[in-house]
Amino acid sequence: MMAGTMALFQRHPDNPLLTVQALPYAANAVFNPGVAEVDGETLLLMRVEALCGRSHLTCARSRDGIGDWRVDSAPVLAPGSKKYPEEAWGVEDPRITFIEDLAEWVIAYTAYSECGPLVSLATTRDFLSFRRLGPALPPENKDAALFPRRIGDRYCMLHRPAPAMPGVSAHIWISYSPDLRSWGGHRLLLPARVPGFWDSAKIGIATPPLATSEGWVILYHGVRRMGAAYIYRLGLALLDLDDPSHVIRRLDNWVFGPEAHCERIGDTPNVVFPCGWLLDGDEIRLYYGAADTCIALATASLDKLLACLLDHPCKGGIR
Ligand code: BMA
Repeated sequence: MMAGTMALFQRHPDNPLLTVQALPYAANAVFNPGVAEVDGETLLLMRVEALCGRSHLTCARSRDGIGDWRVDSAPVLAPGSKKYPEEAWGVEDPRITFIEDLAEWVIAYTAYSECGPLVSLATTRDFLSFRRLGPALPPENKDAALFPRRIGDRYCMLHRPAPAMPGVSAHIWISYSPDLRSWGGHRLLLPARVPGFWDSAKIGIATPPLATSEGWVILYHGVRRMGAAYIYRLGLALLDLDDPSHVIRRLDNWVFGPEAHCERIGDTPNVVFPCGWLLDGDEIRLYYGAADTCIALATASLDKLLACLLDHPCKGGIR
């Protein structure tokens, strides 16, 4: 535990849970998985960086979510099809939400187009076949996650457009759609904070929002520039349950950051990057990419996260 931070998350002793050696084919790295519970098993939709440098998505399944991973022999979403030119440079960082009224999972992922990264959506009922809905938001935009239910009569998504203006940080926005295809009502939700803070360079949603009686708990990654390098840590905020465009709380301190060897050393040092979590009773299981190289697990109590958010005096240092 880093001095001054509360031990809200505990690393699993078996970390890293998955490395590139777990794959049945050669690749460079496996990281930043989306997560779903499917047929009583934990399913990770893993970002795999192929040896050519472009990424695709491959499923891994485990009964206990910790060991004995069964990894598919081939990707389920991969670049290379002329039908999906927006994925020309790769498919990255999936965030999976089970949408209650559709009774299917919707995956928000980064499609790396020749014009830059954009937000694409795909749906599935079984993680065997997928239906691409295509680009939802144009470049540059990434780090998108859907809410599991409609807000009013619209679907709702968090995402992170990147401003073209030099020196301007990238913030989390919220947008709405009647049909998952047309998106509008765009609003700035959570800004990166001013220089000096741990989340000053850019921020993006980490995992899909989690509904609680007190509001939507959101976990986001915050990036700070350290000389020529960056450090990726995680922060917490709470959004109003009926109107998630309203931020109720935001912690000032990060709640999880790179400390373990696999988080400090890798293709991109000092990165913890979750794209999904599962709730089992009060236990949160947070799966995250470590240093853009492998996959690790940390657990936390949802009650403790909520208590920490509610104890925080107000919205915190919003900017
Ligand atoms: C972000 C994304 C992630 C990556 C992170 C750290 O911009 O590209 O896929 O894990 O940077 O390098």
